Amino acid sequence: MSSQRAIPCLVLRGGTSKGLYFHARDLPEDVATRDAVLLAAMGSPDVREIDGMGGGHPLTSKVAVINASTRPGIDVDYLFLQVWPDRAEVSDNQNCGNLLAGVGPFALEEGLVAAGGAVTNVHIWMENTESAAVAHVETPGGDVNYAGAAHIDGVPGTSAPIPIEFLDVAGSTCGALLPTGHPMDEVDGVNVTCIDNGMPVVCLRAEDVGVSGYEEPAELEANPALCEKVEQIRLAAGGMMNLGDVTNKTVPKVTLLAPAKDGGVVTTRTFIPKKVHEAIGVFGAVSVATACLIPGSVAFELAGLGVSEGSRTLDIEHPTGYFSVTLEVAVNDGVVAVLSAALLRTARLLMRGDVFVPASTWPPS
Ligand code: NQM
Repeated sequence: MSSQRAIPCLVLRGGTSKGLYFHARDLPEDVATRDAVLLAAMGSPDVREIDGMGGGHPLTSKVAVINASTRPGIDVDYLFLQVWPDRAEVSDNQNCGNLLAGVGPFALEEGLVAAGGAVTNVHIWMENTESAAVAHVETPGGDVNYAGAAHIDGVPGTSAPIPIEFLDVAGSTCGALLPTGHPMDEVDGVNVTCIDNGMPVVCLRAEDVGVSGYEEPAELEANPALCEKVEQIRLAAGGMMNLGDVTNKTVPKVTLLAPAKDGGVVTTRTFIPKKVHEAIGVFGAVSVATACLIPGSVAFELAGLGVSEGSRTLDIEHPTGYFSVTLEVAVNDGVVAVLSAALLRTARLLMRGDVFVPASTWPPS
């Protein structure tokens, strides 16, 4: 028997993340075996992931598992798995809107979806949050186009645009947009807004935990008192957000807010949850943007946008630029409802081939 097992996969950059994209049919059905295979493929546990494909950071240690869908109106099902670099753990408890950007290209490249004209609309079921997205992928002449003029902050250069829309992500993990029932709560002496519009996020003012909110991610990570305080708030808020004990979970994220300084609505620094994001996650940005529109939230005060209906585009500032989110907003009796969210991502196919794992992780049955 060969000492290694080859598993077909594609490597794509999706938005500001990078990961391995698999057909569900190419991975073990048994979850424990699947996780052992993915840990070996990434080289985890090891902070450098030197013996695998992972990049030693949560944003480069990600997996997408994709399947043709049997759901009406849906083309493919997408399961996101976070492989922790430094612990032997694979988690499905959060979604990833960045790897999502690569799902349409994968489905087209792999023949799960047929190209339909200059742009193909790929309807994706996001298994982690049981909600749908539509990605618009350029397919001139039937091939996925990766080249173009779209720039997203956090990625050098430009690529073909992949606009993505979401209809029903509010409360998709916590059961409600405001899982505590309030726009603001006090946790550990700090005012916070707990929100889930696709990603459970705890928003608070950076100055309330002793920083400005304009620091570089590395500076925040190197501040043990801050990291401890953020984690204490996260653990307490996790219970209040119906997430149970979140000690070993990647959610909720904690986003420190400060007044915008580059023309956006608010500045963010996001703990995901131990590392600080170099930008901001997709659903993280949607959740923070939503918080900016909800009267009484910590973000509402800072953003100062007031209440109004219709289509609103919010630029969320992050350490490497902006994330623009367009929200469709309705207001009924003063209660703000976000009906849909749209945003722009890009993706690029980086490699197609086999990833090799020790045969012992998945012996032939
Ligand atoms: O919020 C990082 C990322 C993410 C998740 C994280 C994401 C999202 O930037 O939708 O995309 O918050 O762990 O890929």
